[in-house]
Amino acid sequence: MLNEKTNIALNKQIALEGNASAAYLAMAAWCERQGLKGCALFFYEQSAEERMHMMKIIHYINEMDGHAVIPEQEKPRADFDSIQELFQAVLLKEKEVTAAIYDLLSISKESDDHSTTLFLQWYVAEQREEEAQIRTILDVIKLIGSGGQSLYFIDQEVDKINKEKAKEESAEELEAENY
Ligand code: OFO
Repeated sequence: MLNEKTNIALNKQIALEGNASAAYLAMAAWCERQGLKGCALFFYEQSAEERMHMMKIIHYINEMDGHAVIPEQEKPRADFDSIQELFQAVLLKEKEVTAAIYDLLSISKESDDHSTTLFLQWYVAEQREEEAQIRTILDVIKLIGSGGQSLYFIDQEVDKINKEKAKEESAEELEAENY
């Protein structure tokens, strides 16, 4: 059974993950409009991942006999000045989510809620990976520059990340099948 404080904090996390999903969907649409297919795919998939993160929390709260609340959604930002600005906004968002996960962990530890502490470990690792990935993309943008022709090469680099992610996911699926 979840205590009330943890249940409230988990519900806040549902909202954060849902808002991240909507924000990335809007970014995907923006990238698609700019002809940045690799970046668009990256954000369409990232949006789906954030939704999955939200769903995991909803199921967890219900499994723990708590009360999952589906929040209102923030209107996501639809326009960006540049691809660099867009990825900087992503890094800020991810840092905000990471800080919220750490706060949640403090709450679960305070109340000796071992189950929630264990559940949150997956999110800690996920945030570390996501932040590192966005920093890598920002480094690439810094190296290549974000003007006219550079966009083509930035998009190619992001598409390489899409392909690596797809490979990792199919390897994980194969491992799960053989387990
Ligand atoms: Fe939910 O993984 Fe980032 O925000």
